[in-house]
Amino acid sequence: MKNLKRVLAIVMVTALSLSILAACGGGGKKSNDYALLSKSTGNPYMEKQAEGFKEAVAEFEGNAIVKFPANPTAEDQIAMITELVSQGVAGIAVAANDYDALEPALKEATKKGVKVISLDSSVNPASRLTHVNQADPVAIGVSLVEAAFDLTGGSGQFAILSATSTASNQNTWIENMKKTLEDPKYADLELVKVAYGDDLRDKSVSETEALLQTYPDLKCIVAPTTVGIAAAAKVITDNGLVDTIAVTGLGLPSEMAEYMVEGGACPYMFLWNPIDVGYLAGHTLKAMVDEKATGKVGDKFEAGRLGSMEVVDATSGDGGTEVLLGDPFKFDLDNIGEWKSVY
Ligand code: RAM
Repeated sequence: MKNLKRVLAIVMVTALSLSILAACGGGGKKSNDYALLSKSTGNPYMEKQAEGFKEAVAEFEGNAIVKFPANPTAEDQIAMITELVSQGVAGIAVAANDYDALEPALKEATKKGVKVISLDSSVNPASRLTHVNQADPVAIGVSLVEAAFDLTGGSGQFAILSATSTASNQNTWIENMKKTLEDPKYADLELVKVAYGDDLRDKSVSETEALLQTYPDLKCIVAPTTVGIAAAAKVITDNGLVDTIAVTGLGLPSEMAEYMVEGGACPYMFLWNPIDVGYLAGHTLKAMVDEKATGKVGDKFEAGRLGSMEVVDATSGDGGTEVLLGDPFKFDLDNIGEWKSVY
């Protein structure tokens, strides 16, 4: 009887230890799963980013897990973060729908040993090791205001059509646009409204239509989102307004080529390579998981075909760090043909 009790106790302790080990990610073995959490589904930009992420993860022979929430909300992302953590992934790269709201979920992930970075749209410094930033936010703000200035002939009304009101990348760019507008050079340029299409095609279309109704003198729409700019260009084209209202912003060449033609709605726009943003995030996450980098300023690591990268102070000035990809690139009638089949 005594022996039986002892055997039972041993069996129970072993079972308990095995389940703890399993919860820690596959019997104590280090996980090889690298997760990318996008802003939302149905956005071709996010798909291109995922393509680059998968390319990087394949290079170091990891397993890429790519998630697209149904809605561009913090709630949807929190549910997916919790799921990924219970799956025991090694790292999560998140394009955040909210700067602060993901903090408790990401801190919990970090506590469980998951390495967390953001890309494209950052989370706050307390929630991330570092951020993979596509381009200098000041350069983006200046380029977009300069474009509005040029396309309006230097004076008149323009509006911004953004993504969600909580997206930290768009909010940082808009803040930089507003700072740029303080320059007396732009005194005759009037920003009448910042509208939010939530990176949803239909909402971006209806927000554009509302802008046309409310501001009949509008001369330009600046959309710092690939979903917004395509929707605005479509509305302006369909309503026969290409001669009165110009569209510019940040767009995917593949979606915008049809509007970037002689006499089209969008004379030029800006972007970077979204495939490279995802690719860089894959290699950055790997460097964190392998503890070759911790996310501190001055950390250097290899990022495959992008070569050696360095962690620097965040250009947003939020007190955290980032890995910066490059400058925004201008797309116009001369080069759109080359790029429309790439992304
Ligand atoms: C949309 C998304 C993304 C942003 C691009 C420019 O696809 O909002 O986060 O980086 O536009």
